[in-house]
Amino acid sequence: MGLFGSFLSKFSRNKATTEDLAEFRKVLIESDIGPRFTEELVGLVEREKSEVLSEQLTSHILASLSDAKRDLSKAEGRLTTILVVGVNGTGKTTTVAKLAKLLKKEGNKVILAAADTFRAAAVEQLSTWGARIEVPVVLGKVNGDPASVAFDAATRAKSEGFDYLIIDTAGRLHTKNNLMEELGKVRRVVEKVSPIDEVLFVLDGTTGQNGITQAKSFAEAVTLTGIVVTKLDGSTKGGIALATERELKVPIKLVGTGEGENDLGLFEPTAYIAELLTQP
Ligand SMILES: Nc1nc2c(ncn2[C@@H]2O[C@H](COP(=O)(O)OP(=O)(O)OP(=O)(O)O)[C@@H](O)[C@H]2O)c(=O)[nH]1
Ligand SMILES: [Mg+2]
Repeated sequence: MGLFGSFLSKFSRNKATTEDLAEFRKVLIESDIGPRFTEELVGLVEREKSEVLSEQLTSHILASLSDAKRDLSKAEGRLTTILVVGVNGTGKTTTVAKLAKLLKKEGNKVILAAADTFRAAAVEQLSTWGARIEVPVVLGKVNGDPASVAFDAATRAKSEGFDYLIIDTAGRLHTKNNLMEELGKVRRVVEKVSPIDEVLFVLDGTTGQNGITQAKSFAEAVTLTGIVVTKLDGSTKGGIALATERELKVPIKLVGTGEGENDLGLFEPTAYIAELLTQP
């Protein structure tokens, strides 16, 4: 059952009482959808006739989402490069692997770059994934220069005619400034070889409102082209995804729903909202 499900079925039978509305507000706040969005939805429930509530909520949420296109960019006749960024532990490395699997399944030649050289385990984690999904991984030395790994990977990807290069990056360095400078450098160096077509920001769907703050600081360092929301499996939260998209005007493109290699799908707003509104 979706987040609003039990309320919707109650509200569509009777006019919402003050207590119902207070509880609805609480559930919305706890879902991390954000205070402003919460008040809009509560107001709508208060105002609208119960019979049309479901449609009204759907169209209000839809209208507040980005109308930018949600498909991943695909360059014509050259390498497509995807840079994956985000705070540590949000699911970047796992997303890189899942995305590689998805693109490979569609018949593309995919290569990965382990540009998180900050932790030994990170390089190992991506090479294990690469072996599992049978995709080559360009590795760097631990504590080596991430930009140089990315550069090597781009050079190889281009000369060997790969369709996609996906670059995994660190979520943490000594300081936040280091991290942002490093990302900027990775970007500049790769673009000497081939353009970067997508910069995906990985957002943990279970994080609170500071997910937006995180996204904003990454957006200052590199222009984000899409959001991947992870860990939506079994979460009653996930409202942060909608709040972040609304705040940053960057479209959610992919959704992670588990730790397995196939647990990644395209974000479909209508299906996502229908899920939120599912009635018991
Ligand atoms: N349930 C669930 N777990 C996920 C999902 N995506 C990633 N994880 C798990 O989250 C944990 C962190 O994932 P990583 O991919 O290592 O995250 P990261 O952003 O690369 O982390 P750092 O390299 O430390 O910055 C792992 O245990 C993953 O299996 C998801 O969609 N659902
Ligand atoms: Mg990682």
